[in-house]
Amino acid sequence: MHHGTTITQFIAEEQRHAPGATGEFTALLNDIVTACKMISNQVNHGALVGALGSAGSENIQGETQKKLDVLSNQMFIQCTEWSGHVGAMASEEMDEIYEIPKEYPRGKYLLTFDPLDGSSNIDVNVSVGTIFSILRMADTDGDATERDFLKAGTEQVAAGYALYGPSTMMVLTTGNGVNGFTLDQNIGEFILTHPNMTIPTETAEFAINASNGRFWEAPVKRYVDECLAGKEGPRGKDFNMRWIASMVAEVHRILTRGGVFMYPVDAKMVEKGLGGKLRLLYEANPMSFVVEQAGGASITGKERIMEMQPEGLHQRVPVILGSRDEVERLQGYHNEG
Ligand code: AHM
Ligand code: MG
Repeated sequence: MHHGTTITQFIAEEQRHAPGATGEFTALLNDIVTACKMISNQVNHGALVGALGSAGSENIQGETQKKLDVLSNQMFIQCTEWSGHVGAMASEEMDEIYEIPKEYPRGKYLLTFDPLDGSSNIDVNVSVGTIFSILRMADTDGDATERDFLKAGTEQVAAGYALYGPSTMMVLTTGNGVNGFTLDQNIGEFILTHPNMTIPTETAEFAINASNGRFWEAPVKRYVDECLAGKEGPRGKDFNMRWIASMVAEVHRILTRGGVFMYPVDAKMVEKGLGGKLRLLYEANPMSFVVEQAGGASITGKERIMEMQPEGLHQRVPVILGSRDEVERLQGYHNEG
């Protein structure tokens, strides 16, 4: 017996207070919830259902796709394309935008998603997740084009992630704070367990892939050096470090106990003509929305991520997010440099 609020109930009640809400948005969010439950089930069963290993294909970024990347992408589409609420979708795992098949009605929302983030963790049984964002289509006459997706993060209607960890969680914002739900496997429902999540401002933990240290830009190097210097250094306190290689798990930790996450642009990326590692539309924007709504901040170094005008579907950007004070310190270092 559960005594909590289910995610369905929570979303419906939130929408009841939104003027002019038709119920379409509630229905779309519910379909996304179903997709995440299905992906969670596959991830949980792993090798038992033959879901591990490589799919033998590459995505547009030249990364090898895992079977679960491909499966999760299919599940996300299947759960959301039929409803009549979606105009088109874009995913990290698809080269082009996905148009809604002609047999289904088209709706007014655009969906972007990373169906399985942190996929290098799949085969080693470490946390992975799904990241999603919902945008409103400016013009619902005619077919959606790539251009319709190139909207600043501030235009997002909702965003969130599902984390497939020791428990499966769904964390969601519709621009009115951040709420976390835990999947009760017995009843198949997400229950509100983490209402009004806020990022602590006081923190002494940072996350970065230190193996790229020699390629980092100077402001990031300075920040990390100062953390590493601990009590004796300019920060006057000892810091802890974490790197899970799963942005969802990293952001979830920051939402829970604070800290800062960095995937800066580095010399190696610049050489390849890349603007960063993480993708603006599928990772950086939705996570920035969640983090800002929880009282944190999210920047590229100099600018607020959510104010960037996207230039391409698969555009990559530097990401620095987390506890406000730390992000502001990093911004200060970038402005000086
Ligand atoms: P993916 O979407 O291809 O799985 O990659 C994105 C992930 C992030 O979740 C994580 O922060 C980063 O890539 C890990 O990078 P690295 O392999 O350099 O540690
Ligand atoms: Mg990803």
